[in-house]
Amino acid sequence: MVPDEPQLLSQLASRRSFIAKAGMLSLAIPGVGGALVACADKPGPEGGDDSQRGQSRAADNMHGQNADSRLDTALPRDARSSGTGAAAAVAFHRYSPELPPLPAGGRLRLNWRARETNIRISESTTVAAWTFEDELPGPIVHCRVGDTVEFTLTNDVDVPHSMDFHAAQIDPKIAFRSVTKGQSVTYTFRPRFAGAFMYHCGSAPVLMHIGAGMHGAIIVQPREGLPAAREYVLVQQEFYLKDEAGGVRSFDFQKMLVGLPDFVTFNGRPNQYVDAPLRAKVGERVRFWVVNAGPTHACNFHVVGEQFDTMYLGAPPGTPIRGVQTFAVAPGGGMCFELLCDVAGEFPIVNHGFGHGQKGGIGFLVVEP
Ligand SMILES: [Cu+2]
Repeated sequence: MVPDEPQLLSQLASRRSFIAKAGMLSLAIPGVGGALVACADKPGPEGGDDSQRGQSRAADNMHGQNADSRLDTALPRDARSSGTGAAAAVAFHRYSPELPPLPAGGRLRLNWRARETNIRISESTTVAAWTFEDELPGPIVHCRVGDTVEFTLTNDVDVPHSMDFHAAQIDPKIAFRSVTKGQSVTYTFRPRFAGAFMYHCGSAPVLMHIGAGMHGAIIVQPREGLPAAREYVLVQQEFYLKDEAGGVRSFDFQKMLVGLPDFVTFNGRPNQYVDAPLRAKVGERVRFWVVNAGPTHACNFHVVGEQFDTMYLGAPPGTPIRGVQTFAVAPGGGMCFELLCDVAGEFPIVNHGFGHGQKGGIGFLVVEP
């Protein structure tokens, strides 16, 4: 049963603290040993000022900016911890869900690095991730149908890596090939369809590379545009982790094969949008671009107390369907959901497969009068 709105409001504080506690409880589940060692040689001491960082990100978000997503990585890189063996403290940072602006001139030059990066996903958990651009999920890419995307991946680490954009139509044997340490692969594509598309490392075993963090979203707008909206990007992923060693939990390939995740998250941190919700105002349209990176389970996307007035089965703005409550986004898939904020309140955004909502696949949309 979905609680009614007054109930929801009155229960919000206790619900948030319950969710936070439930998240903590799942940490007590012991990990099973895995066959693959995922860079467990990078101890990362705990530390960092979570609240300050969260606040400054939240302030960015209020202005609709997304400083984390790089439209053009010729811009200066930030100095985020990059797991090069230095025993640097890893601070928590909220992953900004705002859709970054479109590139000028219809051309995007992305020059990305494959790395191993310790990422704090909650107050108590730091993971030894395999990353694009030191982030999990990787940066949000935003372009239009027919834009030119020039992509280069350079591998900084010993494990071979690659890049598979689901928005590209290209010979995968050439473009999506693995590169070894110090090597680069470059290719160019022009997205043919609008939508929310996954990108990921496709090196073997793909399950391990996606599961350890090498995934993200490329959002392709139709050339004719869509109705004005506040636009958010949510990438769902599962975390299968070993027990903590040296302050860090590495990824567990055997647990990935079994398929019982420790966490299921939106944008790589359990419950991060419970603590720092998405925001909108009454009268606004909110568009969620939802990508399910998996690697294995569906994202049963639902907003409690709302209904999607429009959801696009295929490339927006074609194939709209109306009045949708929940829709499953397949692993490796992406979909576009819209709702009209005609009621103020705090609306839980959930994976309604609640075994997974309970493991961190939950947040809030706060609609202000
Ligand atoms: Cu990889």
